[in-house]
Amino acid sequence: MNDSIDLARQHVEITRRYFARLGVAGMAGLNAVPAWAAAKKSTKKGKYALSDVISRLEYLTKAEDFNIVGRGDPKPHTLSPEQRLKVGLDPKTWKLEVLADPESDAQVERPLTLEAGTAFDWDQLMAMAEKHAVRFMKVMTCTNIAQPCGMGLWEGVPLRHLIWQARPVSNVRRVFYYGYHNDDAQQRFQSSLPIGRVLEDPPGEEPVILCYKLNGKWLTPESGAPVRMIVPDAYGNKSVKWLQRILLTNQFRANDTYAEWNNDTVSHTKTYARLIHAPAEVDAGQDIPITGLAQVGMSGLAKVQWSCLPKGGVPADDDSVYPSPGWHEAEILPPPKDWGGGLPDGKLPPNVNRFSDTTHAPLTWPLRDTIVHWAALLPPAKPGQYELRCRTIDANGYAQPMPRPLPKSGNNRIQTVPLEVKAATG
Ligand SMILES: Nc1nc2c(c(=O)[nH]1)N[C@H]1C(S)=C(S)[C@@H](COP(=O)(O)O)O[C@H]1N2
Ligand SMILES: [Mo]
Repeated sequence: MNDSIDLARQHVEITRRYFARLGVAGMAGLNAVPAWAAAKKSTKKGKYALSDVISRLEYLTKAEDFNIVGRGDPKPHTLSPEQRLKVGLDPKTWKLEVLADPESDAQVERPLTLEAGTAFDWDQLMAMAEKHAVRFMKVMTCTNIAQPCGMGLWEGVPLRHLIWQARPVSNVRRVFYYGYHNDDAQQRFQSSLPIGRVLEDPPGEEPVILCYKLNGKWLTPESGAPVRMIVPDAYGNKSVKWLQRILLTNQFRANDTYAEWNNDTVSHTKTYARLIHAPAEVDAGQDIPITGLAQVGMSGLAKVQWSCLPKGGVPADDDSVYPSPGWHEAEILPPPKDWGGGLPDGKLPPNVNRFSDTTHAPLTWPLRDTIVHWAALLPPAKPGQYELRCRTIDANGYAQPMPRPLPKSGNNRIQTVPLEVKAATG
């Protein structure tokens, strides 16, 4: 069966229960609602066209459906298996170095280097995994892309175990790291973290990990095989793929490639809402079902809201209008029964952080650093041109995303789509 049809069905399944409860679609399900059928058919070109979001409809995103972001000429994930073997991107040949930054006065007692034959390898990683492996949910999201790249269940070992093996002694303030870059310094994509973030996790936060699995399967070349960094609370640029080198440094600045490209690499992931299904046109007198996803950033998620205002009316992305009659609450949907993402029967493996070991249900909902689906049923509107918007209220009660004009710390505009309400015919 066509995969995207399958995925679309799953989303319908999640949202059907919600709309059925409201008595909208009756037992026939959502497809009976003309507006829903129209939304499904809408293939209008544009940022939020249905085809663009279809891969994000399951809760977890299959590795092959991720929006892949990775630089290089050639891109490391396009190398042949033989080349991968040669350049250390195969478990058989992969080596990870951990050493003092030669450009700083950091002291490391037991550097793990290729030169000394002490670099960390795959067997050592697997041995470490037997003792220390962790699994957690985390949305992969890019500072500069309007919607998440994908929602993953990642497995790996906390980076701190490896850092300790190298025995840092003094003058270490940051950790910086990069992956394979065709042995061309110009192509290096590097990121960094304060040493404190690696050694301790803030309350309720997951550890920074050396990651080797996504949704229960070994990482694919596209997703950073054999090993990538996963930084749970940060935008994707910190989660460096094809990882091969870690430097402990006394530099105190974020020397990230992404920072050099005019991005804020220090701010945490933001909370925001996006539409998935919003009809482009409906008939007057007809209820309007809409659905979407929300990204749950550091500030948490209390509410998702929608607004539907006549075109050119109130500027709904102005904070001064909150709380205003223009915003209405949508329903945050409960955790799915089938987690998708290609997991066998959609079932989670054991020992997922923040999930109950007995019921396999999440301990709280929504979970920070992840997504949730939401839905709303808008009442019928008079014929005319409208603008449909969605936004979130974070767990501190602030409308997000905020601040609107500063996308360099994370894409954060309020999504707005046009909606035409047509005079009913017949
Ligand atoms: N080695 C390397 N790692 C990288 C990148 C890169 O260009 N090279 N891009 C980063 C950026 S900007 C993002 S948003 C994420 C995207 O992760 P994904 O490709 O798994 O969706 O990968 C990060 N890791
Ligand atoms: Mo990114």
